[in-house]
Amino acid sequence: MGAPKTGNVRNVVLVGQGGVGKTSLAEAMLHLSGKTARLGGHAGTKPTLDYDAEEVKREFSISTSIAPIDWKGARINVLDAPCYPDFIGDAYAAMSVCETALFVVDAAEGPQPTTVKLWYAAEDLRLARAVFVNRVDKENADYAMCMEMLRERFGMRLGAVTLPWGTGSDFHGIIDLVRMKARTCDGTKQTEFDIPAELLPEAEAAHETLCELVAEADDALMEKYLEGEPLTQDEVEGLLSTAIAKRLFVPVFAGSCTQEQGVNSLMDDIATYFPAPTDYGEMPLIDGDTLKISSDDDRPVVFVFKTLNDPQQGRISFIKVLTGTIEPGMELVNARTRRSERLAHLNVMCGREMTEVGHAYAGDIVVVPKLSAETGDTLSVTGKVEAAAFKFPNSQYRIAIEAENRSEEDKLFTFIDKACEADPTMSIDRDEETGQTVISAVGEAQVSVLLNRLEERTKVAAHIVPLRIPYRETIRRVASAQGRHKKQTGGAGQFGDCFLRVEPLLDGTEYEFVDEVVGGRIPRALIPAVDKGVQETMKEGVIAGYPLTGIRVACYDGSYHPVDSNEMAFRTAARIGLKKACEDADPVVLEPMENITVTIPESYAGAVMGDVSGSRGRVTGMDTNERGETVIMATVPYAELVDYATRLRSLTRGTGDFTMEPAGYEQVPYDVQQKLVEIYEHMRAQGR
Ligand SMILES: Nc1nc2c(ncn2[C@@H]2O[C@H](COP(=O)(O)OP(=O)(O)OP(=O)(O)O)[C@@H](O)[C@H]2O)c(=O)[nH]1
Ligand SMILES: [Mg+2]
Repeated sequence: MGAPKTGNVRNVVLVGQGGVGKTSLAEAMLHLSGKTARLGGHAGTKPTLDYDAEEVKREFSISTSIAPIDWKGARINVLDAPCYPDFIGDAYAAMSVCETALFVVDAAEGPQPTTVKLWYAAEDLRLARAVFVNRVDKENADYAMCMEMLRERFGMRLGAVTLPWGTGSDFHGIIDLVRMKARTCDGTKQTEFDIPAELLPEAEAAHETLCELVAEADDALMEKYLEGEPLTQDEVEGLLSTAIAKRLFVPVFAGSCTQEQGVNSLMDDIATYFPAPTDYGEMPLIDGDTLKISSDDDRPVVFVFKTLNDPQQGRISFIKVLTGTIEPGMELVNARTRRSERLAHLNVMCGREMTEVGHAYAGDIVVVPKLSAETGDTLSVTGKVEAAAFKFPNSQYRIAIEAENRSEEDKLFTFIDKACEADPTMSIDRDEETGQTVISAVGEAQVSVLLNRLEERTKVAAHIVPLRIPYRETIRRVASAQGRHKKQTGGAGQFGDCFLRVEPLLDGTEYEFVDEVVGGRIPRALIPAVDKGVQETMKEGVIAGYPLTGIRVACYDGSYHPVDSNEMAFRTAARIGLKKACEDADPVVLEPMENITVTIPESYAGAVMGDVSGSRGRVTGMDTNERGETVIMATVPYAELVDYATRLRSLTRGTGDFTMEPAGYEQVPYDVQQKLVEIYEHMRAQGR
């Protein structure tokens, strides 16, 4: 497999609802192009692309695989992206380096929620789009309904280029609407027929629609067409590539991946009509400029869109060459780190197989082992070119984890930290306030795969624990108390005595200490001990074990003993005084609040608002965005949001998105406070 010239490359990402047959389509392409001897992942054969142990176990893709396919003079880099919601970050990354997004759609279902979401993401990236209506071999397949739903959802620029030749048990193959032929495949063998008479009217009507749509790409031909003169086959073919590249036309193909019908024609059309990197070719840069994909520029720029931590090979970076030609041994500078990195070996990757290549031209996708670069980094000769960060789904699923064996916490942290470097949709942090190790991710399955890998590769077993909510305590009114500590043990005694007044601070200040002692009733040198004793006690709280905040403490009187008074005694006296004063100062528990912004299709607005009120939240605003989606703003206690990522997904069938940001603290309702106090007292009684 040599390196393809820029004009011959087609970077096509397969996206769509989970389980519609994306991997099956890529496997069929591999098989039909002769790259694999048997159709992978079918009738007991090993899949080439879903090779990872977790993918085999779960039976869905969790990481983008590449199938480089040589077909009719083109190198089609098929990027088989995972579209299960938790792993969809990879689909966004793959879309950022492809010229075309090919949406696989189930003929019985039409466009499903993930498809819709990714369709708009592809639109934002200005990608050419195409659709493969799959599973026409199934009894419940309804191609006409599917096409109608697609056009209704995504607009009238969609047009069939192939039609199914029958469906269900009567499915034979496809009808090519450009060449007006019927075609059937038996494995790699393809046979062409005249279109059966009963299907001719439908095929002719679809051909007319196709001509009408592609004619948009050329004014002169449009005029000719409108004057009633039919377009020739050559003209239609000429118009197709321009119309697709200019995003004026979305070609729709039909077929069955498992029966390998319609896949040959799809590959023919990808090779012939789909845009090359240079046809589309612009990468948005961080400075607002764009970089034209070009092989003319002899200063190479490459972009890392994915990183894999392979147990055997170590780090493998998936890169797209944006400009120039790269060769093994080349040194390029990473714009983020400013460090030079050596591209020691270049490989074409097919599933998990790597084949070394001597160079790669602009537009192509190759993999490079052992770079230090992270996903999203740009490497170039000057180190001054930096691609803009690509959009990722929000990582709003947060969960705490613990190693089964506490002494292995560091090993756990190191492994996961490295995994997070490779996956921009995940991060790990230690929460100082709650003392927990917290992972932010897109969803539960992502964390579960991560923990399985952790155990498999490092033998560290870990489990998920509930997130601790960083509650706080404060007081509501002014109160005073005496803190007196007197102890006589054998020789030296302990004596400390202070009068404290506590006042709520309502301006957001956490703590103030005021020394109001006059006449040396407590010696100057011991006043800091009172302050210290107060602060130590504040950390432990006064009712439910959470840190006390928003409080002014004035020490206004006291007494001392010339021999028995010391720092320690006054710290203890302050502790007693503070606890007593706070008991009378209407102490309350505060909880963190979050402002959430939820974006959903309008039909889910009621369900989402109901959930907000059921979660002790309040809706603060509502809007409609430019795509007609409903945007709901609300303030909700953080304690009610810890599983919101999962809840919103099930409330909205995966269509909802949300962001959240801290919105300060509010007093918890009385019953919640009672419960927290009970838990605290129970734990204290158990000596924890
Ligand atoms: N009958 C029929 N079944 C199909 C066809 N294409 C795929 N399948 C089956 O659908 C199932 C899911 O296919 P995959 O190719 O793994 O789907 P995917 O889109 O890659 O799924 P994710 O990676 O999880 O998003 C498999 O059991 C396939 O055998 C088809 O054309 N006809
Ligand atoms: Mg898949």
